[in-house]
Amino acid sequence: MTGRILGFFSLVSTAVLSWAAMAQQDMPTPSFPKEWQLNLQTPVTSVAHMIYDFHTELLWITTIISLFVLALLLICIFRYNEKANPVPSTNAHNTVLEIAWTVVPIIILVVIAIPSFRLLYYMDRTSEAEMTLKVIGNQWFWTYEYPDQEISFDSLSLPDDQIDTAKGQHRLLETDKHVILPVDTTIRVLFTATDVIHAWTIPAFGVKLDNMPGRTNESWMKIDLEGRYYGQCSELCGVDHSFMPIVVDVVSKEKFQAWVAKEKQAAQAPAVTQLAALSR
Ligand SMILES: [Cu+2]
Repeated sequence: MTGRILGFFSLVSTAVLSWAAMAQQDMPTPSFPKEWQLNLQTPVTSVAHMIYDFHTELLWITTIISLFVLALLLICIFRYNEKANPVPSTNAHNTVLEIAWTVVPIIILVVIAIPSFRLLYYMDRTSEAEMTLKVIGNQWFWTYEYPDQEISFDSLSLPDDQIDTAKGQHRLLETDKHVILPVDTTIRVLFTATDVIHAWTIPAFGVKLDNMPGRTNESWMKIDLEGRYYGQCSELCGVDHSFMPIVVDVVSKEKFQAWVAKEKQAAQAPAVTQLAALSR
C-alpha cells in the first residue's frame, strides 16, 4: 500500500516537473529589447501604453523647447555679434516680453502636469481586481504569493553556468521559477520586503514600485499579450542587487488555472509522501 502511494506521488511529481519544464520552454518574448533599439520596451498593459504616450508627448515638448532655445542662441550669435551689430541696444526692460516668458512656461507646466497626475492616479490602484499577486523582496531573491490561490514560492537567479543561450536564455535575467499570470486579467500587485528596500520592475507592464520592509505598496496590471517578460530589481539593495531578475510568463486563463492546480498538488505532495514514509 505504502509503495503504491509513493508510486502515485512520484508519478504526480514527475508530471508536475515535466509540466514545469514545458512551461519554462521557449515562449514568445514580445517586449524583449532588440539591439540598437530606440525608445521604451513594447508596452503590453494600459498603464505602460499611457506611460509610452506620455513619454512621446514630453519628448515633443522638450524637442520644441530645445529647438526654440537653439534658434534664439543662433540669432544672438549671428545677428547681434560685435561685427554685425556694433551699437548695442540699451533697453533693459520690456514688460510684454517679461510677462510672456513667465506665463508661457506656466502654461507648458500645466499642460505637462494634467496628464501626469491623471496617469499617476490611474496607475496607483484598481478597485476591480480579479486576483492578487504579492511580491516580497529578500536579499537577494523574490518571494511570490498568490493569496487567492494559496500558492507561494521563491524565485532565484540562474547562475551563469546554467544559462542555455541556445534556448534563448539571457545571462542575469533568468530565474529558476517563473511567475505565471493570466492574460486579460486585472491583477492587484502588493509590494513589500523582509530586509531592505527592493523594487519590483517590469518595463513592459509599466510597473516599478518600491518593496519597503514594514509596509505594503500597491499597484495593478492587466496584461494584453501572452508571452515571457523580463525585469530586474531596481533599487540598490546590496551586494547581489544585480542578481534579482524577474521572469513573468503570461499565459491563457485556462493554462493559468491548470498551473494553479498543479502547484497546489505539488505543494501537497511532499507532506503526504512524508506521512506515507512515517506509516511504513
Ligand atoms: Cu533587490
